[in-house]
Amino acid sequence: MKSIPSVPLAMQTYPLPEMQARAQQFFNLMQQRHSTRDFADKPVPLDVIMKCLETAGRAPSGANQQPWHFVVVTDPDIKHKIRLAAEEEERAFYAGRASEEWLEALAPLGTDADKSFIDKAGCLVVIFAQSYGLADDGSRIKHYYVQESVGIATGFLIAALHNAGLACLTHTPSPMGFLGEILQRPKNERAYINLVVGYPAEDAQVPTHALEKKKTNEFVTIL
Ligand code: IYR
Repeated sequence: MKSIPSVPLAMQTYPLPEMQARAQQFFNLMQQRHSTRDFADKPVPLDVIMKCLETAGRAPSGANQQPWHFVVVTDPDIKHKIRLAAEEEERAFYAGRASEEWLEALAPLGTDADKSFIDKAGCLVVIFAQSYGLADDGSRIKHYYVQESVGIATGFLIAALHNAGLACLTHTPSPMGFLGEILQRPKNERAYINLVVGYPAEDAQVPTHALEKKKTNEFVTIL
């Protein structure tokens, strides 16, 4: 490897029993995470959201370009605008844009074009992928592995929110160009996910279908 400016890696390691206990504890925590569409009508603590976003910003990314932008929306009027625009796209989706096969796959989740949870949940974190960077002189900077990088950062964010006791839903209306328009994002950004975030409602439900997880030996090969 070439000699480059570097610093010592500051990372905690553990004796084996502690590794095993920590791996189990993190599994126990994440096992409880499910997307829900039932949110409490209650504001979320912004400092907690910001700390979770700070965690998301620690995700690895192609060439460390961090090709993401997160827009936190708590303003009820903007949330409502987004809800209305989302519902318009979703009505077209459920009324014919989606294939029969897609609708069949969604049937166990019971979803429909009603996105009233957008009004109800404490906030939206609208995640944008920067397809390319913009230099100060307006020229384009090529970005690498954008989808992968933003996906990993989103995973960090979802885990961090759950760890803090906030529920979320990865809402992906299709198409979602309206998010960039409403939120006035620059032309190098594409909406990636509308992450609906909030306290779960007291009677929040999860479709039983979501509990059906593959067994580890079905999705892992050890050679
Ligand atoms: N965007 C629609 C449909 C939808 C698609 C997938 I893939 C899901 O996992 C869930 C829903 C909606 O939000 O209703």
